[in-house]
This record gives sequence, C-alpha cells and structure tokens, in this order.
Amino acid sequence: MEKEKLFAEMKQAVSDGEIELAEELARKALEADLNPLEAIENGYVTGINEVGAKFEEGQIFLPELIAAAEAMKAALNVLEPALQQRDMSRSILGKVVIGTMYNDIHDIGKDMVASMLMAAGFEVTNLGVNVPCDKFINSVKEQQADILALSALLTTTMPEQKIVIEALEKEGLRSGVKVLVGGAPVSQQWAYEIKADGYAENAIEAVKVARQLVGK
Ligand code: B12
Repeated sequence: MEKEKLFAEMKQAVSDGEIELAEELARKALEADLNPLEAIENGYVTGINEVGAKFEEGQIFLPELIAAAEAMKAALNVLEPALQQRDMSRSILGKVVIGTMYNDIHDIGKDMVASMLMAAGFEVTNLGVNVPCDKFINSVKEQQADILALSALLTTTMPEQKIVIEALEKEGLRSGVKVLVGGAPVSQQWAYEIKADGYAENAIEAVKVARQLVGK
C-alpha cells in the first residue's frame, strides 16, 4: 500500500478512536518495512494533534479524546519494539530516569522520548506518570542517573519541574545529574527560568540534546 495513503489512514484511525484499526495499520507498516518513527510522526501524531485542536475548540469532548489516545497507544505498542531495536554491542551512552510530572497522566510523548533514548543507546528507567517529586529524587540516587528527563503536558504541572530541580539542589544531587525538560507547553525560555540543563521539542531533538548533555 502506498505510504502516504497508509499515513492518512493512521491519522483517521486515531481521529476516529478506532483502536483495532490503528493497531492493524501499525502492523501493516512493519510488514511493509516502513520506518516506525516516520509512521508515528506522519501518521498517528497528526491524528492526535487534530483531535487536540478539536478538543480545544470544543468540537469534541473528553470521551473522544480518550478514545483517540487509546488508539494511538495501541499503535505505539506495536511500533515501539521496532523503534527500540538497536545494536546491543554498543556501549551505554548514559543512564536516564524519565517520568511525567505529579498530577499529570499524559504519557504518549514521554514514552516516545524514552523509546528513542533507548534506541540511541541510553539505559532508561521509566517511572511512568503522576510521579511525585521524592520518587524522582530516589530514583536519581538509586540509578546514579546521568540525566533526569521530566515531561509536563499541562501548564498546571510545569511548575513541578521547578520543584524537582529545587529538591535535587536541596539533596546535594544537582551537580551530578543533568536535567532535561520537555512536553507541549514547555519551552527553551521555561528551561532557562527553572535552571534546567536542556530542553527539546520532540523525541528526535531529545536524543540530540541528551547526547550533548553527556558529552557524546
Ligand atoms: C492525548 C491527550 C490526552 C489523553 C492522554 C493519554 C495518555 N496516555 O497520554 C487524556 C485523554 C487522558 C488526556 C487527559 C487530559 N488532558 Co490532554 N491532551 C491530549 C492531547 C490531545 C495529545 C497529547 C499527546 O499525546 N500528543 C502526542 C505526543 C507525541 O506529543 P507530546 O505529548 O507533545 O510529546 C512530544 C513533545 O512534547 C516532546 N516531549 C514530551 N515529553 C517530553 C519529555 C522530555 C524530557 C523531552 C525532552 C521532550 C518531551 O517529545 C514528544 C514526542 O515528540 C493534548 C493536545 C496536544 N496536541 O498536545 C491534550 C492536552 C495536553 N490535554 C489537555 C487537558 C486540559 C487535559 C485534561 C485536564 C482534560 C480534562 N478536562 O480532564 C486531562 C488531564 C488529566 C491529567 N491530570 O493529566 C490540554 C492541556 C491544556 C494546558 N494548557 O494545560 C491539551 C493541550 C488539550 C487542549 N488543547 O486543551 N489528554
């Protein structure tokens, strides 16, 4: 099947909240040997963005948003193993602890960042969503993480990133770990303000910045 047509169908499947169809199209993409990242970005992400815009404009409501997100996650479950495939003989670039801020349950983008970092050769501990500050701190200590990656999708949970950075300082851990921030409402300006070490707009940029942060 033609690539662009498949991407259009992926977008539509997310938009319509069609879980099984979204999954089936992801399998088709793998069978056709398409780049999984291209399928995610040009297919599914365009669908979820359209749904987000409609939600903002009041054209659709939460149940439709949830259905779209579930369709997207089902497709990612199929594609992510392919995204993570890498040459295991490569040395580890560094250790990353990643999670979504407290009171925030968005994880689609955060999981993409986690997958891309793994694919690039980082060892990733994914703490999930709604992660309290002390859980981030404990994990940084336990893992002796090189990078702490913080995801916020809500303007109300962005300040949690600042709280975590301040807690790292209080615990005397700040100089030993680089903090990378991201999520749709997060910006480079915000990263400066809260004294994060890096910001990236998307999963591909996140890998580039993470490499720079560990000097590789
Ligand atoms: C899907 C979705 C949901 C799903 C989430 C499902 C899930 N498992 O994640 C559900 C339906 C559960 C949901 C719930 C809510 N949502 Co919502 N949601 C979205 C939506 C449509 C898409 C988000 C998404 O997955 N995008 C696709 C991914 C691939 O992109 P991404 O997340 O931005 O991630 C990329 C980058 O940001 C970056 N990145 C992400 N994390 C990180 C981390 C690091 C370290 C780095 C470097 C980079 C990085 O890389 C990623 C990959 O390229 C957005 C709108 C939008 N377009 O952003 C609204 C949106 C974020 N939601 C919104 C709202 C209001 C809510 C609710 C409060 C709704 C409600 N009334 O209950 C709840 C919040 C619940 C909570 N406490 O968290 C608002 C937020 C408004 C604001 N300014 O704060 C948005 C913007 C919609 C809108 N326009 O109104 N939502």
